[in-house]
Amino acid sequence: MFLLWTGCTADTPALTDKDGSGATPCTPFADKEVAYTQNGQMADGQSALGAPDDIGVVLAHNDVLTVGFIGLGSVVDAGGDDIVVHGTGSETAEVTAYLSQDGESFEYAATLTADDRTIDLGDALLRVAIYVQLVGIQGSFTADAFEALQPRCPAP
Ligand SMILES: [Ca+2]
Repeated sequence: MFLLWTGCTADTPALTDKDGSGATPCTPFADKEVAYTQNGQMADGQSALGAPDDIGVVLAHNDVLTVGFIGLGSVVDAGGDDIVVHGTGSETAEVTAYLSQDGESFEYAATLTADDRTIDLGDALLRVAIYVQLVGIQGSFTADAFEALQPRCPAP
């Protein structure tokens, strides 16, 4: 094993950095947990970040999960659906999806179910969004990952 004698100044991409404190790689997946509250308590929503891995964040009535596309920079409205929420849900599961550009002002975009998990920015009357917020309405919905369907990452 090599010793990294150049220390922390080495320009190795910080692939595990989710706080934007270093170079955040461009990815079509939401990579920042803003907040997750379950039963009114702050909880760990990290499993809704990154690519789908069959591990997700459970949203029941009034649970709230907010994530951001920081590595991607933003999701831009294009033709058709712009974001898909990978996940599963009970037969009665419903969550409301809101979108925001600044993380403070959220616009209603869609009501998601186990079988319909796509979001169109146009439905929220937004051209650009960085943050997605899901609010549980009923049943149990599990959000595994948030993917931008038409990501604009610079060519490697
Ligand atoms: Ca996941």
